Amino acid sequence: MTLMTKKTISEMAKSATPLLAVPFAAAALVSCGEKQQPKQPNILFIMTDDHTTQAMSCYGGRLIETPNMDRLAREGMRFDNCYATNALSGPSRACILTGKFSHENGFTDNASRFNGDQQTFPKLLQQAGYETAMIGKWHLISDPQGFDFWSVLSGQEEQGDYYNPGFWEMGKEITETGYVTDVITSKALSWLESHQKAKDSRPFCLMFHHKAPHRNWMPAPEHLGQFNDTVFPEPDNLFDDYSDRCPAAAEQDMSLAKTFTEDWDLKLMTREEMLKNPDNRLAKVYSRMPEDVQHKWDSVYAGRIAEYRSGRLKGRELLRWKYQQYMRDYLATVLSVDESIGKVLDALEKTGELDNTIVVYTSDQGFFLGEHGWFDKRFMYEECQRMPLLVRYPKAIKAGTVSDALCMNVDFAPTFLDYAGVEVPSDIQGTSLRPVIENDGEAPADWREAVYYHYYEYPAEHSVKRHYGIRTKDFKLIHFYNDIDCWELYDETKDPQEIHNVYDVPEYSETRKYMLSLIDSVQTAYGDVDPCEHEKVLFKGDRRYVGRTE
Ligand code: SGN
Ligand code: CA
Repeated sequence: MTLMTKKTISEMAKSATPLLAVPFAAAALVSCGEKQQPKQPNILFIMTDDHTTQAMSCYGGRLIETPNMDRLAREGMRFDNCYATNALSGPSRACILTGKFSHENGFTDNASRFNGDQQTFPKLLQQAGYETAMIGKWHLISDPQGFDFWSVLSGQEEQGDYYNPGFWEMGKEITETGYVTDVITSKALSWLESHQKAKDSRPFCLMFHHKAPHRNWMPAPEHLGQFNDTVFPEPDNLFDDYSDRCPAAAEQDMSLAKTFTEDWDLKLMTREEMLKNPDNRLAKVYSRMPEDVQHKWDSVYAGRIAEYRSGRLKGRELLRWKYQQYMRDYLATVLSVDESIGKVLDALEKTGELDNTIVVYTSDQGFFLGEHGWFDKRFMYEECQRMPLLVRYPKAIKAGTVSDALCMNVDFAPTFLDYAGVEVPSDIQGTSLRPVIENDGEAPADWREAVYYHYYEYPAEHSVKRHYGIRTKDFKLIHFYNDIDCWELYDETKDPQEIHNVYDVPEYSETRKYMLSLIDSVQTAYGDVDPCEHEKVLFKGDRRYVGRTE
């Protein structure tokens, strides 16, 4: 095994620092006699909510065509190993803004409130002369700081609504008319237009963040029913029995079989039923649609309701059926996101700004599309720990390159700062991806060996137990803790679906030993206190946790 020969994370953190300080070679963009180009690149940071790589054709997904995302991959770089450090909306967003892990930025779960006074990359870009804007899903409770303009979704505890969404815009509550993906897109286009019209010589940084494809997956009027005749391929492990793993997998509450609701998720309510039950959650969001869209909705879901109520669907067939309905709705919302990307790319192309802009496409985390029988995210398993990451910037990226470098969402902030020529503050924990980007996607020799993960939101919705872990190129080590003490080890090369926990398999004892020592050095380097050690101190005599077995 070659893992032992690589540098430890703490060594790597030290050696990476000089790379971060390299200023952007702005001069290369300006040549004599030509119209002065912006000194720093624009940044268009497109992020969606819960969009996963299985639902992107450029990642080889078998479920849907995403031509505009594919364009970004074709003209830019696709990252195959970019990971969330805490696969939940608010926490991931806080990690992205600060370049720091949850234990450092303080936003550990969705019940947190972001301390907006802390350092973020938009603030640093603004100070460095960027015009900055934040449009769409924010989900950090406190008001955005560091933006010249902001308009963020409000309502449903800041998840926003699919139809006629409310916004909290520069300190005012407003409601917009239309479908959320279109509304956010129009706002972004208007902002880009006003930036252009103002003949503002400043580069821009636009955070353009969609709600879709977040639960409860309500498609746009033009895509309602689009997949009603499509039968989607099922994941191999739709009927996972969770044997051979820690009890966390069996004890979650995010299964299509048990958790998926008839009303909110499957949308099995007729118009009459919704009008009679105006307090029902589905009825409430239905009432936000214009009447003509409601009628289209009724006709599209009538068949689904009849099929379900026929009583023919039972056992495995019922689960299969639920999976198909889930895919129909989820994927229809992705269609609008893809179109939105196309519109914004076209607009930038028209103004001649596209090639001066670093365009990034990502999602706050991945998502389960029926794998293990689940929807939602939270677990440190591949489908949701992995984030899509596409970057287009022809001045530095060779079209169509693919990177397998291990990246994390905390790397985004230093990457943007690096390209903007802003010195990366030493307290930022991520590493600029610029050396990877400018090396055709290859990680430099001293690149990190593992990415880190820590999920905290438990007890809570979906009952995913607290856990932390590391993932190297070949292995993943997870420790579930709190009301459980259980380790998992996966051999990603042999078991990419993460079905066989090899933590106690004798052939893996050396790997296990190595991964346990690696996680210690990773936690030390990033300053995360092992929660079990921490709790042992806090709860002397009340050992809810038994420490690790090694
Ligand atoms: C809502 C959803 C959950 C989801 C969280 C967090 N429930 O609470 O299914 O896990 O958001 O999502 S719902 O009944 O309101 O749809 S996150 O992406 O914002 O973190
Ligand atoms: Ca999310």
